Amino acid sequence: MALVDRIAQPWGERTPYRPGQPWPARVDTFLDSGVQESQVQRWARSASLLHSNGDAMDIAVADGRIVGVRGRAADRVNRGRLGPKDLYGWQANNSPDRLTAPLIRQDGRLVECGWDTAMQRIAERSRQLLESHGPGAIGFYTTGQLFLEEYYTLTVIARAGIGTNHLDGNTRLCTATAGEALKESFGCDGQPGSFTDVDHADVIALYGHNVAETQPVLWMRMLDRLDGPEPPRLLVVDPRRTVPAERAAVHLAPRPGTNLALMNALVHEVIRRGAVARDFVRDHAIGFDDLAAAVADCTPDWAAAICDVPAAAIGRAAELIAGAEKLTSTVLQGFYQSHQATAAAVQVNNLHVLRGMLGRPGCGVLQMNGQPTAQNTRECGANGDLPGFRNWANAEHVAELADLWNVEAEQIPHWGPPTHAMQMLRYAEQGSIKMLWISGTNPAVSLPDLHRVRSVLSQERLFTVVQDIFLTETAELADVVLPAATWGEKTGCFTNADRTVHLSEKAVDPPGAARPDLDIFLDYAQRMELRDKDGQPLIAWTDAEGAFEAWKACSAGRLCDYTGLSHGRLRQEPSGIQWPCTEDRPQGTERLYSDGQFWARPAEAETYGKDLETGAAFTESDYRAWNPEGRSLLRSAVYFPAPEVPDEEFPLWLTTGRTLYHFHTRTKTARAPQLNRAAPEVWVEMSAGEAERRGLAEGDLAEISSARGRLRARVRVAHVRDGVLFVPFHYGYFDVPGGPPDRRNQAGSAANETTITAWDPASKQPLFKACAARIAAVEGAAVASAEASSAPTTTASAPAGRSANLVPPTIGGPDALSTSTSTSTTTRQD
Ligand SMILES: Nc1nc2c(c(=O)[nH]1)N[C@H]1C(S)=C(S)[C@@H](COP(=O)(O)OP(=O)(O)OC[C@H]3O[C@@H](n4cnc5c(=O)[nH]c(N)nc54)[C@H](O)[C@@H]3O)O[C@H]1N2
Ligand SMILES: Nc1nc2c(c(=O)[nH]1)N[C@H]1C(S)=C(S)[C@@H](COP(=O)(O)OP(=O)(O)OC[C@H]3O[C@@H](n4cnc5c(=O)[nH]c(N)nc54)[C@H](O)[C@@H]3O)O[C@H]1N2
Ligand SMILES: [Mo]
Repeated sequence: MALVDRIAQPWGERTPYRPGQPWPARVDTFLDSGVQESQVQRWARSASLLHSNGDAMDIAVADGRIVGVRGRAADRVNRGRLGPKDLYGWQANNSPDRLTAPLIRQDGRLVECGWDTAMQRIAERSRQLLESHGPGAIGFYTTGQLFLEEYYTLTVIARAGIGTNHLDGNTRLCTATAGEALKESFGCDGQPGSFTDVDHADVIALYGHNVAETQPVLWMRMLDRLDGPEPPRLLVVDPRRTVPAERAAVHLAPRPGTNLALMNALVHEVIRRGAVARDFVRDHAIGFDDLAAAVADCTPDWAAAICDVPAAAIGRAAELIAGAEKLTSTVLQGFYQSHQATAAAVQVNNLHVLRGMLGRPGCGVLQMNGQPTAQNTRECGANGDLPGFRNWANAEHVAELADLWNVEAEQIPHWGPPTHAMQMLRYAEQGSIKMLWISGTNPAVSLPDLHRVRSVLSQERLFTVVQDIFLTETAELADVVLPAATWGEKTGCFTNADRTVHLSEKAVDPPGAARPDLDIFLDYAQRMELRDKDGQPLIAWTDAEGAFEAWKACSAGRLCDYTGLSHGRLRQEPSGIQWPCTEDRPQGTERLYSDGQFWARPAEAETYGKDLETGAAFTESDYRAWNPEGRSLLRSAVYFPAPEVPDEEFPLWLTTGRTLYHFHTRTKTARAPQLNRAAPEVWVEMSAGEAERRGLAEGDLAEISSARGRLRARVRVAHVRDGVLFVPFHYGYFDVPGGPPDRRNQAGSAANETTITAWDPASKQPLFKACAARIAAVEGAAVASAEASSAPTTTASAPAGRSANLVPPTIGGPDALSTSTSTSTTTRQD
């Protein structure tokens, strides 16, 4: 057993292994100071809720409180390991400033009230609006952080009960492009690959994915391969030198917003080098000739000029891909939130189809998820799709749902695509959406162009409901605030980025009057007297298990088939189980498409496809003629420059993203002392050369501004490419830990003050990763300089050049010591 400061050593000890071997177990545990393992009275099953990796863990309970967590060795996802947020993040549950009673706005102020008053007000407003303006006046904006049972219930309420088309998740900001890219290439959402592909791969490509910080346990798996015999070679595409980039055989650092040009060049090179698996493509794909023609002129030299990456480096990357025997690729926000997102992400799928590398060990595409339960938002249809990956444009699919819910098909809106979140915001701005119910998301920090978002959400005429566990920046603008119970306080399932389903059990009671999100939705359905066409209650279930059983019926026969699972089974199985899981396949399914059969036949596909350049939808008859046999589709698009590019006034690219130690708007991680101390305030990363050109140095206070807004941050001279600024988006207006909201940050520390209202035409995912900005020192030397910014040194924000010597290393200290017990004999510190 080792005691490790997991702030200073985020990935802990190595347990190297060779290709094809199982990943050795290592059990990580962290308990509150002063609590011994023998004092833990109960361990409740769960998995991590602070990213999409789905690290299986047990929650330690003593005297009715959560006192720690321990990874589960038997689980396929993490083999016992936990990341820093997994280890320390749970402390937010016990924070004294949790919401414990509903609040309603009275005379401009939010005041406490009872559940009956709050829910009555919501139901009354809903009924009035339905009568005066119809279902289109009501919108629901949810999250990727509730449980499957909650999403399914919300979907049935919104689609079949209220009958509104305005239901979307913050998954629109997160993994809409993952879903869309899978639909466009394979006909249907659903992760083809498996995390175990890392155990076999000889080449691992990371496209805009800082896996070391955002899925640290998956990075531990990769590190253990890298340190073992016959290690894989890494390709990293990221404008910053991230921790994975330091270990890469090839690191391409393109200009933000130019991914598609780079990908078209990689596709061009793979074809030119004769690395196409001709038989596989002939038998299992359509569109090869069109793709080859589309990339014919996309040479490395052409892309090098656009991306500002050496052509020779693009050649080396192509060589890796063309020469791989087992290629595993992951894609995340550096692609999904950047320009031409779907088109770029689809090229990664294309590379796998071209190389015939799908459905076999080591040959996986992972169009990653971000949020822990984003997969469930998507499969349950709380994201602007229909449940069970059904196609809104397919009348048969709508009829199936109408049957299942016992409502008329016309009750389920399907005259056009479900409204996406950015469009819902627009409708609220224009006044046609008059009630917006926000659950489990903090748009006043996380949406682009915050000045606009605040003005929309604070309108008098918009009735806003916010369901959260803290009084967030968004909750402050609400008319009604509902206090939710969260992870550890309620039971439900969720599915990670490689389709592994875990049950998360209630470990303790929620604080005060807080209630599970499911109970809140069920209460609403009851008050609204939502009925089916026979006058029976539309929602027949009353608890999470009932909701799960209802969902199983909805998923039956679809790609995301859950019929072989139950709460009871998930409670007993040693490990999480990957869907599809049916009676015939009780142990679930490791990889999709192993038989070269896709879920793309016209009758079953989730989409009839879209033009990737414009987003224009193809019709059913187009698709029937185009892909009658349901093969995978090799899709292409022409590169165009991003909607906003640097100019004289705003000469730099601004890109945004994450740090290892914080989760999103920090409502949880700022309340975990070890995590908060590791990254206490916002910073801006820039290269040494760029800093010098702008007259800035490490620790200077600078103002970053765009055409929309500005923020202030201390400079970290880091390994980011010239011409680019990187700002973490975690920091809102409230300086949270303990006490009432502190408005010190009002001057602006939120990256989204500056980001642009623009989105990918196909997935509608906003563009958080590419806009134009400028930076200047804040006048007044007294406030302007600190020795160093407080940005972490263990991550992509590690100091570069001269500043490396100035900056004290990020450490956790005594209260960050956690234990690791490894079964392998060859461990060493990393
Ligand atoms: N620690 C931590 N982990 C998390 C989360 C968190 O908040 N904190 N959130 C979870 C969620 S919801 C998500 S969606 C995931 C996100 O996980 P990631 O996508 O890995 O995280 P990001 O930092 O948003 O972006 C990844 C990288 O994209 C690069 N990038 C920026 N612009 C471009 C570009 O134009 N092209 C390319 N190729 N790269 C670019 C950035 O430099 C950055 O390193 O993380 C999940 N895990
Ligand atoms: N500039 C920039 N902006 C971005 C991104 C970026 O990379 N750059 N990334 C985008 C991405 S990928 C994402 S996923 C979003 C994330 O953006 P948000 O979803 O706004 O971020 P969170 O802080 O996770 O907000 C979740 C909220 O739910 C609350 N909550 C937690 N658990 C529960 C629960 O069980 N029930 C309820 N009712 N509430 C709960 C939390 O307190 C918190 O207020 O941000 C997006 N915005
Ligand atoms: Mo996300």
